[in-house]
Amino acid sequence: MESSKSLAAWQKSQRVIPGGVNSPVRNFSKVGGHPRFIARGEGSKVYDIDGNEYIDYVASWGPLVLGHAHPSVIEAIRSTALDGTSFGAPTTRETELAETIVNAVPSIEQVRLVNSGTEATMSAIRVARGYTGRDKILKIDGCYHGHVDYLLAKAGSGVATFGLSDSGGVPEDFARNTLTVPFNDPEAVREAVEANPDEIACLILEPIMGNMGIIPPYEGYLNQLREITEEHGIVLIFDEVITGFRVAYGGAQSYYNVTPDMTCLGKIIGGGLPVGAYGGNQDIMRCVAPEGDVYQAGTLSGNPLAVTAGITTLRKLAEPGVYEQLESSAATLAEGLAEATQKHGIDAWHSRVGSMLMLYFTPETVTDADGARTADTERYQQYFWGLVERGVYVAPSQFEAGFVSLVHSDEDINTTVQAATQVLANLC
Ligand code: HOZ
Repeated sequence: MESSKSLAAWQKSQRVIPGGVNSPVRNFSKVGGHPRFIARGEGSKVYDIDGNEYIDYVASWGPLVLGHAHPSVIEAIRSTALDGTSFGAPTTRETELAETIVNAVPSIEQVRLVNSGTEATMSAIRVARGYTGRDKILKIDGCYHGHVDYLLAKAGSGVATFGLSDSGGVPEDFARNTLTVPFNDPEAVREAVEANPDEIACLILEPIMGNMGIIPPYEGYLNQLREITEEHGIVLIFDEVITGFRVAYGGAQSYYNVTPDMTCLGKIIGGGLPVGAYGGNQDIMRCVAPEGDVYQAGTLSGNPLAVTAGITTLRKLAEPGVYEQLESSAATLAEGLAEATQKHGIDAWHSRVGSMLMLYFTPETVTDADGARTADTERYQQYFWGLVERGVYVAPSQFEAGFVSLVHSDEDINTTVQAATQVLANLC
């Protein structure tokens, strides 16, 4: 496969951008080779600057549930842009997006729009600290909540991909207040809470881990977290940046029927433009300035383009049959991949919730970050390149997720399964 233009583009970008990329996992360093520079996307496909076509399961890491360059989203962005791109003043569109979110997500009575998932989690934690008057926070090993200083300890995504336990540049003092426990282990949460009485402001987690591959919660796990946090006056925060409007219209909290105190959103609610949001019940959200004393602000927050792309995307997702279609396409893909690993005697753990999935090269059952870490990343590397060479683009890391969108056709899924079957037959 020809990729000389991508290679030249990467060599050029490395002179002026660290690693040649604006987010670490994109530079492919953990799968080897060089990143493909993307020229354009349409529907289920992306095209690189050498002219190669790929069926895309990265989907901008989740937001593009309608596919690339969806005509309605593009038209909404275009017509909104004609009226101006930013005002630093309120618009009625922001209220419309906020109302849509409030009506969809059970835990949210009020919501504040920000510009990224990182801003959402950082702000939600500040609010939880302001609300409780406590400093410590509890997070889950392998959950990734963006690049917030005190949330990088034992994080997933790029931190896991690069084998880091945390990040340089974070003062010890900042990380001192972060406690970490394993996923799917309510007893560990209880112990941490009891060892730090009246000191923990919040427990933050991805209700379905999506930055270490895909790891679903055990049945009842989220309910147990709800009980423990309620008992101890701890704010329960679901980071639904990935799962929000993805596994169900109301996110993982409606999928599992557990209501957290606060929720962080991003990705899909911006329809592929930069956005984030955090919200919760009125009591908690009243702490946010100007009503309360917890300060949080942003010049581009509620940006008209992101908001209109988000509203248009959410309108489509509210149509009947959408989540059934996502479920059915993703199930067909996952079943095809499972058959292929079985046929070729490959040790694999297949994980999927709705349209999010990951194949781990491990004989273990993956129920937490340590389980995910048993995966053979060299095998993943071979699998990744085998797929890329056959025109299928998946995450360049074992510790990310794959996303099926509404525009993946039966033909796309069949082609993908055939490509994966060929690749798996030749894995060493
Ligand atoms: N950490 C992001 C996905 N979980 C990757 C972001 C990006 O490279 O765009």
